[in-house]
Amino acid sequence: MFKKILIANRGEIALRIIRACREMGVGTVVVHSTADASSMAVRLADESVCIGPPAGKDSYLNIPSILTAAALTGADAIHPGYGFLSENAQFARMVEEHGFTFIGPSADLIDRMGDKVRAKQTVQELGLPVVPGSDGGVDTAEDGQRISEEMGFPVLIKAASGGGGKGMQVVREAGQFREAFNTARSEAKANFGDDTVYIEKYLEKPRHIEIQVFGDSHGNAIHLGERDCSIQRRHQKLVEEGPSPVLSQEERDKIGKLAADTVRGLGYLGAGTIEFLYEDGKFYFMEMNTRIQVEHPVTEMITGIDLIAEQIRVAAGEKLSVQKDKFRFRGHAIEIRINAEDPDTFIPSPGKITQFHAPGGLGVRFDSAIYGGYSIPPYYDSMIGKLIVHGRNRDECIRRLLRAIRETVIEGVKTTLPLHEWILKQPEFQSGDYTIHWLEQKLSEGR
Ligand code: MV4
Repeated sequence: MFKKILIANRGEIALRIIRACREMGVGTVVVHSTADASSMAVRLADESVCIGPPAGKDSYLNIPSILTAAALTGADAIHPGYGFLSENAQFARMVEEHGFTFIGPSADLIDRMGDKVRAKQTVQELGLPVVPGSDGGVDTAEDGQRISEEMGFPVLIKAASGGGGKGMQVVREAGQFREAFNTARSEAKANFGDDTVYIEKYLEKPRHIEIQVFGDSHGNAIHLGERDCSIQRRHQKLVEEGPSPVLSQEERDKIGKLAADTVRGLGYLGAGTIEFLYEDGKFYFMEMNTRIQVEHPVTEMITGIDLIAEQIRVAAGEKLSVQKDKFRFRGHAIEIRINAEDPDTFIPSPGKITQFHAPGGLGVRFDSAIYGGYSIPPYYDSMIGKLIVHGRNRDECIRRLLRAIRETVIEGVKTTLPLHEWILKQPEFQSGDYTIHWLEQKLSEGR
């Protein structure tokens, strides 16, 4: 096992990693920007190193500074958390070249999954269902139009280096194809420095369902069930839950087994998420995320497994501590992301938290790095915490979450808690009957 782990992240995920390390008897170093000198992570880690000014590129994305901090403090491994450098293959490669362990999959797998065309081809060969579409990248508008006409409209043009929805173009009829193709190409070039695009049949009313997977260096691979993340706005998830309210046990078992087989086939190490679109009883692979995700607590609550500890153990070369059929799924869990934003305009609301009280009680978990008197810096993502509830079933979770939201006191900044309360009270949410477009539709109608 590692003696000391450097955490190359901030906020609630830095705390989450510190907590796992402390319980495992592993030392912690947190790197931080000047803006985060008074963070909870700096207070709770064994050691801290200031690595630069507030802007991400000067601190949390500054690879030489992070590697220097790891060398100076004698860390054996680096945990990247989510965001920042967590899916940067070059960082993973450099971490290993400098003699540290990267807590995550190999740089080669990060690279392969980062290229959406290669990822799709790879997982299709390993048996996952994919959306019908072009066989790889499409070079010209003429080729793209022909492929689309054969397949039938609507189609979606996607960037090979994309993800998170950037540079996508929906095309509803042949006459609009050329212009959309050119737009997609130039947006892909501008955003990712790569103008490779590919085409898929556009699914009109899918849900976003993702499977948590894990692999170790001994050839073992498992899935830990799904999370339904269909409640989102502009590709930012707001609510995540598991199990999905729309899957039957047979569907769940079938896609879970396919996901685990894929992870085994890839020789994948560590935690990963395989994202699918789900429509009319069918799954379609979308992307594989090669990091721990914001919503991992949903899976922790329904499985009882500490996913961060498991990441650390398999990175240290241990076998997966959990095996198929040796654990049980228990009840339901729902997570809401609390952002320091205006709940109507979504404009960020950084500043000082003047009053704070965390929710509690049976089945309530609050993962956050805020405290009374803390100043939320304006330089980073506006997520300030996650409220997760566990209960026997979905109805109990919704009631528990509404109760926990009412208990929560965060004053001095605006938060998205009122929006969450509204979502949880909607009949469509309560019945489970919605698509990935539901929230944006409702918001455009003025809630
Ligand atoms: C799609 C799709 C419909 N059909 N692909 C959005 C993010 C990117 N990773 C993939 N995305 C989508 N791909 C096909 N063939 C609809 C989306 C999509 C979406 C997916 C998940 C969650 C929210 C979304 C919002 C808009 C579009």
